Amino acid sequence: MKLSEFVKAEYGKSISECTNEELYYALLTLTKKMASGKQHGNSKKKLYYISAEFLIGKLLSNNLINLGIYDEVKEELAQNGKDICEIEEFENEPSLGNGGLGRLAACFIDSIATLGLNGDGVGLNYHFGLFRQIFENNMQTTVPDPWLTEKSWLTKMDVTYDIKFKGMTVKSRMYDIDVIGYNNTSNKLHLFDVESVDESIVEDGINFNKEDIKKNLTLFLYPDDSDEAGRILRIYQQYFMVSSAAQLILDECVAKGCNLHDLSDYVVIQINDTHPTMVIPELIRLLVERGLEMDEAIEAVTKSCAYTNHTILAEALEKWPIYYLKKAVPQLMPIIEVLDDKVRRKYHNQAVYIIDGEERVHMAHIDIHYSSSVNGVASLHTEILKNNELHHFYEIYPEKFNNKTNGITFRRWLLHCNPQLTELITSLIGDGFKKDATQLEKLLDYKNDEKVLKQILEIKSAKKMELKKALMEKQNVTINENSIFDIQIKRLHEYKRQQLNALYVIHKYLEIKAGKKPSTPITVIFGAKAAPAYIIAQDIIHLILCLQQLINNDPEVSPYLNVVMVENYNVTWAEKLIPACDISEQISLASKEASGTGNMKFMLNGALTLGTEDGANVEIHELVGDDNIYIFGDSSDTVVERYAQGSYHAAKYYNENAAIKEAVDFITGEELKAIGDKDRLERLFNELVSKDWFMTFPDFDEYVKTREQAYADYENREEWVQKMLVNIAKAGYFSSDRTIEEYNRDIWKLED
Ligand code: B1H
Repeated sequence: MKLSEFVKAEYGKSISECTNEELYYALLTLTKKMASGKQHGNSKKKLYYISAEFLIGKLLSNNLINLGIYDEVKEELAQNGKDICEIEEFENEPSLGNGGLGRLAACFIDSIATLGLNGDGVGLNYHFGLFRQIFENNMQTTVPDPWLTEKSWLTKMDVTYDIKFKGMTVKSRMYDIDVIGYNNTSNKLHLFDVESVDESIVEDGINFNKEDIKKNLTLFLYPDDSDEAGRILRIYQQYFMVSSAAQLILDECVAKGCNLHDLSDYVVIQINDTHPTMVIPELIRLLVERGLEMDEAIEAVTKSCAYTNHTILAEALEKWPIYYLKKAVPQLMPIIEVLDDKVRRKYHNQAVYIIDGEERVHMAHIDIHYSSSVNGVASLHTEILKNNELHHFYEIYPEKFNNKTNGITFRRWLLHCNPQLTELITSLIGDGFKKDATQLEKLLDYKNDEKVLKQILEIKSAKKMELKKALMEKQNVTINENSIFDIQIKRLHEYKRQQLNALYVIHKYLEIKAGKKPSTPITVIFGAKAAPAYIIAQDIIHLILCLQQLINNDPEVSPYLNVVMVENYNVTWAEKLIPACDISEQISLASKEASGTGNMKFMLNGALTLGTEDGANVEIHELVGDDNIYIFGDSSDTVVERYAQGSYHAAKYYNENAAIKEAVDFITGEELKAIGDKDRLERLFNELVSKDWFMTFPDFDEYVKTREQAYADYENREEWVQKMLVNIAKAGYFSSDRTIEEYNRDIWKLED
């Protein structure tokens, strides 16, 4: 149905007479109708991708693209004087994720549907999502993000389950979002919610009574876990999610005639990080309740489950005290004890026990023993899991370990966010790359084609202008479109080392002050949220915002260097920032970034990576070769070794390296103290000089040198654009369609 006919029927008027808001809701309704006609047929085996986060981004444009009607609708709107971009402004970005882990889940469900596989996502419907970030006095403040509207992409379903906690039962209800495959059938994202949730209990930023579970259960993603009530609330949320999922899974299986002994013929469950781990004991519990013997239940569940590890950072590998579990979900403890007991009888090695000497349950250990696949998310990461972090497990189960290098959906990260580049590529190599991303390699034929190279540069300039406009409109900052856009956007974490980038900025500022001016001006852009309980991360944001104020207001420096931190960095910002970027900062401490996926998005849009040999950077490096990437820093082996020996002393570098000392001292120097908060700046200074836990100092010199080399190379735009072209051409490997094909081939084994 055409949009004009639809609005006539819906509102009794023509497109030009409608407001943008009316058009947004008309398109939403129309899209939902079209998706319902594309439901996936019910094949025997089905995947359930369970995740605490689904960072799906705005849906309208992507749904129109995947339905194949985007251009048609855009044209029809334009003919009636309407701009689809303005209509999109009415959509709130769903606040259902935090970073790469959640965005990966979103890319994956897009690819699963695009490949025509029978697989749904399962998660929670957080009313206020992750917090919304606001900058005040150069600091991050946090407020709720009320993204839900009455009419939305969610459809309220008739599916409800009783979820039993200690001393209380709550009702979960399922809400569905259509996941429309690109020119294919559509699947579902099932989000569970609790009916008694009460948004009015949130006051004073994002604070609320953490013990009132019936009212708070689905208010926020990752509620502050710096106190016990917050940690126990996370257990309530996780169990609520997986018990709903488990009941849905068993109901759907039984409806298909499964006799539950054969569960794994009908079901495969991908456990995204440890947050959904309790699905294992919960399913076992439910199967026993439905008549299976304990051993049969354990076997059926083990065969059905697969676990993805996304990090080696100890803080993210959940270990829940038994005491918490007994408080919230006591029915799971007898099962977990049986699971632990079996491990203890078989393997006499404490390192692989589920319950440790401190009465804590290691969630990842449940996943590894009681699922049939364990995967890392990039080659280097999987090797580290096998050889270091999970070595004891690898010795027991070598056959379970496998690598699945992450990927991104090109529908959102090329077709949607960079239509100009998409059009150019299509004009050169046809549109086969939209289904088979490896065809992008055909672009290499144009490496010496001056006309094409010029067009690539023109598109980059156009995207820089678009970003400039957005920053002006949304944040009232002006940037120079002729400067180098050097961008670092990702969660704020010390291991990702935004502080190293900030030290470079200080170094550059001091150089300019001393009269050494860069040939081309530089705009350094940051985007990052810091967890509310992560104090040092907030101090780093404070430093960046103070630098922004200092530098941008210094007439001697600002013509050459600018710093901008985007407020409330999210998917919508990423879609504007990535296509405009020249240099993509991927500077984590080697061994710490499991994969990264932003690195892939930047490459695809013709930015060059400045990065360490970490995560998927290693694979990007292999693909593009030394000439088309800027690599620096200590290797993962060196870093692992240094931690093992405890041989790193930050103070030594600080005292012996004048450039480091000068940049670090600036943090607590007069200029910044006049702008910022003395305590925060001093705390950050001390953290760096006395600990520098993520080893910024050993990499500092090489980082500065390599960054200068990149800037110098940028001066030769003819060669630079060739490097851009190689990056775009080689990005095909990082399509999430490739990743999902591998998951399906090696783990899920679903029919098409
Ligand atoms: C990733 C997380 C994560 N790994 C726990 N782990 C969290 C774990 O608040 N929590 O409880 C939040 C986040 N996120 C990311 O996953 C990795 O850091 C990236 O390197 C990787 O690309 C991404 C997807 O695999």
